[in-house]
Amino acid sequence: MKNFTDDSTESEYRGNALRKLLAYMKPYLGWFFLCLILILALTGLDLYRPMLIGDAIDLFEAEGNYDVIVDTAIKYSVVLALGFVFNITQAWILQKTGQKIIFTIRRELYLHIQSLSSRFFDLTPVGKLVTRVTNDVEALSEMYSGILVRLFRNIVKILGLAGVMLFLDRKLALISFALLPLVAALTVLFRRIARETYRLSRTRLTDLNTFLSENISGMRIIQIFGREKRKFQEFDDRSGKLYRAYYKEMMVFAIFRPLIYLLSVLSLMVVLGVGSREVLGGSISIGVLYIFAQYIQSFFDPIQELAEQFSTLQSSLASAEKIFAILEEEPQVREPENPVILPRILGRIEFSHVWFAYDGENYVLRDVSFVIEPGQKVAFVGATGAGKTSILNLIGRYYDIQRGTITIDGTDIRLLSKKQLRSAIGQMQQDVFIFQGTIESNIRLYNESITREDVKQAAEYVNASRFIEKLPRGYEEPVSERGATFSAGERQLLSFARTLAHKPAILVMDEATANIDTETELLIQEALQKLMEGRTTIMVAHRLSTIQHADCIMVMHKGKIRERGTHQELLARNGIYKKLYELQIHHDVTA
Ligand code: DCP
Ligand code: MG
Repeated sequence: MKNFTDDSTESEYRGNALRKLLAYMKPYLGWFFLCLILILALTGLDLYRPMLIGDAIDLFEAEGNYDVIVDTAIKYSVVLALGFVFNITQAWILQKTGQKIIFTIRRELYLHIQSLSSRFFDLTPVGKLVTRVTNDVEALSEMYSGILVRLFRNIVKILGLAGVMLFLDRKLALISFALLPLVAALTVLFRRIARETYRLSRTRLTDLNTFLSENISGMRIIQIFGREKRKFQEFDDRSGKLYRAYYKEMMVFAIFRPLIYLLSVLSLMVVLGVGSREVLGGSISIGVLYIFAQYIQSFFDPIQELAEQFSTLQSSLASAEKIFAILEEEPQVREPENPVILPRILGRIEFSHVWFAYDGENYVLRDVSFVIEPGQKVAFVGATGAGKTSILNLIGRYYDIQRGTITIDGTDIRLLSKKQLRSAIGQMQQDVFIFQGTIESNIRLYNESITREDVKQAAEYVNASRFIEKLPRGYEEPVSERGATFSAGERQLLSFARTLAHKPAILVMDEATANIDTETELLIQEALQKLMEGRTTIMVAHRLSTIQHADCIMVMHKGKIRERGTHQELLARNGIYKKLYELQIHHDVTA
């Protein structure tokens, strides 16, 4: 995250954001150009309309001819109609291109988030990312489909109005501009305050979203521990802060607008006062006075809008900064430039003097070395926090190690494409994640090469078909996010089917500690045996009964492999494993 300490780096950063935002307009430059032309034309029409009437007034006064009125009415209608068409076309182009750009950015953002590594997600709250992809991108939309063009329009309009006024009557024009310094001062003040309030409301909104996404996911825990009241207070506090931030923002606008209006009325009064004298004195016509009166009103509007647009522009830039900060976030686990393509992965895994820390120097694995031959079954055991799950995460390269090497079939995994590496590994995690969709879509996970038949076979093979076929709609049964409508055992079986259907060469499994009833347990054991057939298997086991037949058991302790061997060998060694085993036996007897 970037922290701004002094103003220069901030404006520099803003400049960068603006440049990048403008770069997105490149494919649509033709359209934007057309828009600018339309706007010039529209401004011309805006300037012309009061003149038309002013002239008519003068002519009518001089000649008293009714034809002038009819003539002017016709001209006026044409001008109005043209303006209408231009306006619609311009708005249409802007909305279309603006939304297109937003769509592109949203897309890039999601693609990029997908490419980021586990560490990023370990550290970033979900609600924050959701806010970036939705609210912040939305804030940009204002900029593309409004601000830039209206900014241009208002500047052109102000210059045009001032020019015509000076041309018509210098003295009256200067009188009209007398209050401008005051307006400028107000505008600067407004911008400063508006920026602060806006930034505040954005931060508060992110806070609220982060809170919501976390606490709705964790609602169960809140209810279990009866913390509804406490959490509600927290929510209410954040929501209240957001309310106050929005309120402040509204207040700033609510005060600024009428103030500018007041100044415009003051100017108008002065101009009418001085102007009518001049009309009486005969130095200007009543038509010119009419034009001035009209212009002053349309002079202050764009000024007020300009100030507001600058503040919106700034808020868009603030959002843009946050979006680009994510887009610039480098994936920590990098794809190799020229990945080695292995024709087939057999599944020989070797860790050689691996040192690994999630964070700085806090090593979670220290000098870990082992070899697993294709088809071997290896189990890791050890106390909680010993680093078992971490080893499994390293095999699929979800994190990069600091020292040592990890190879698969003799090739350093950092040289393989992540896609090839990961598709060779069937990784089952401690908690099974189920996506919204159907049973079938959850087993297949959008892999087109897996047929309906494969899905069924996989499910049958791992004993999942029994409960699936009992569901009213079988494989078509809709499942909700996180699969809350299934039991833990059912979710396990589903994840087995999912893994099997993808036919990995290597099986990586983190045994869930959740208690499962004996019958399901037997089903799972049987399914596991089938899954492991002919595959290199690495598993973390909490129940030592499940690993007695493993080819090798590694006992982890504080990031090191302290003992290794078969069940019998380890028991004979009379070390940590023996102790663990005896504890469990004792536990099982007393339980
Ligand atoms: N850790 C971390 N960041 C993560 C995951 C873990 O800093 N994203 C730390 C917490 C632990 C250490 O790494 O102190 C080892 O964690 P493991 O998940 O590897 O531990 P185990 O899998 O051995 O423990 P358990 O048996 O509880 O699953
Ligand atoms: Mg673990």
